[in-house]
Amino acid sequence: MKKYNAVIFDLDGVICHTDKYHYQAWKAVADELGIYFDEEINNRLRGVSRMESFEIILERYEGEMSEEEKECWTTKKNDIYKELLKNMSPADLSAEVKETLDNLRANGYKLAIGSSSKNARFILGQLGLGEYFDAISDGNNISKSKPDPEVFVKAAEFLGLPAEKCMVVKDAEAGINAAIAGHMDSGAIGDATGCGKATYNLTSFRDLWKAVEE
Ligand code: B16
Repeated sequence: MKKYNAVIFDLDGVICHTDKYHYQAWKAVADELGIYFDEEINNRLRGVSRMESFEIILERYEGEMSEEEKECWTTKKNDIYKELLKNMSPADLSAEVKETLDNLRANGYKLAIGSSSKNARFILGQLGLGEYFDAISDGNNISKSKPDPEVFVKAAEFLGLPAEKCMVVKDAEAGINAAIAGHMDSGAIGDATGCGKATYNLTSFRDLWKAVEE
């Protein structure tokens, strides 16, 4: 019997990389507000919800801002971000990621997305993966951000599988903590390998195959 029946993937930083577009969109908003913003601050926004990201940016804001104004600025950021996302295409999906996903699917694994982004379906469409995944849990169906496990718990629910039959793949420590809180095994990729808390440290996306078949 297989150890796992499904793999739940974070989107940004695992399946694709939208950091540069988030950066450009937040930078435009920060510049208009006269707030200092750089790539190091942008790195703190990975996996963090839109409003929480804005609160981090506002740490350097001198004035007061109402909730209504915050809504306006985050909507503006999202409009700019969505325009930039139109630059994405299936060419942004690496051969290694596509091959590994196809291989997992061909061997009977269910595949799901667990992302904080409300734009997850749009991004998947741009990558040519609009109809690819068996379930998508994203920023539209959660009320709590990682490290809360909600996004992954919902993904398992949508798949109709118990947590212990799902493995989560994530690039940030908050996501690994979310997987642990949701009683799921995890594979860390990129920066997340440094935290030492994941069930598997993946040096490349292809290593995922070895991990699930172990
Ligand atoms: P949106 P993930 C996250 O995606 C991004 O890493 C993070 O930078 C972003 O703020 C968040 O989604 C919300 O995105 O503004 O599109 O709803 O890593 O959870 O796939």
